[in-house]
Amino acid sequence: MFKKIVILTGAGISAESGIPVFRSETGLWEQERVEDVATYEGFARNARKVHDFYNKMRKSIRTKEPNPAHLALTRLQSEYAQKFAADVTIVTQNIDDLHEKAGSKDVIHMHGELNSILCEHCLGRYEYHDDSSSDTECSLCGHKALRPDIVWFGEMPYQMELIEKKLFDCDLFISIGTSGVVYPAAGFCSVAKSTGAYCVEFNLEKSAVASNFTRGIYGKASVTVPAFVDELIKTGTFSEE
Ligand code: BV8
Repeated sequence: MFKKIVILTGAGISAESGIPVFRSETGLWEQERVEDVATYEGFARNARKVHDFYNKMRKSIRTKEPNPAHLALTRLQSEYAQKFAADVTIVTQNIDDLHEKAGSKDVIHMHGELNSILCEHCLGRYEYHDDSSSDTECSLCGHKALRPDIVWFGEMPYQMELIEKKLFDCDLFISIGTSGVVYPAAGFCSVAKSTGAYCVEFNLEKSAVASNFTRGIYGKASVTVPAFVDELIKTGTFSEE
């Protein structure tokens, strides 16, 4: 039975809830250039474009609901954790709030969150659900220096020390719906494996780092993840295929 589980999620876990992934024919990065909307340089060049890009996304997630994959992780964090006195941590690259809507607790948003805003003047951050612009006043310091609370390329992801500690300590590492292209998240499996964790990836197809995993389970996350979690809750382990 597993006592310390770390789960990394990516855009693929939210795809069946209607939130577009990044890298696909209809993906987010097909409509906008990464360098224009997901780098600090892009923000410095055209803040309005970047504010509007995230304003649109922030509005769009209001109506989105968690799917069975998110709900299964909430059961893993509650039922499994209680039954087997285990620690279950969810680290997400996603900036939506579907894990929270599913009832998951203490989710680590390593790439930030749409429902948070960051002030470049006082460095304060707070819950935020409206549109932002360069004219929006910070409610903490009054300065007009707000930016989306999102980690862009070239910026340090949040809570890396805590994440690394969890990875070194875990005995089961689960990755769900990520292409394994973006670092440091794409390197998490190797860190967990280096200290003996069993590593499973859930995806539609092999990710760029599939070879690092002990096992891959391929199919839609809304089907494969609940089945896996149900077996874990029932038996404390899972059948090796
Ligand atoms: C950093 C915010 C250092 C915006 C994002 C060269 C080599 C290695 C690394 C680098 C390099 N050059 C630069 C780097 C570093 C860079 C990086 O990794 N670049 C890559 C592209 C090469 N990384 C960074 O810059 C990171 N920071 O390294 O800082 C540092 C050190 C000290 C001091 C300062 C700095 C910051 C990375 C974060 C960037 N921000 N997003 C936004 O979210 O809008 S990244 C963006 O991609 C998202 O956050 C997203 O989470 C992330 C990964 O995407 P995925 O979640 O995997 O989504 P994707 O669409 O790619 O894939 C979806 C998957 O789901 C697919 O596999 C698909 O098959 C699957 N799927 C689809 N449907 C389903 C499904 N699976 C199951 N069921 C389904 N139904």
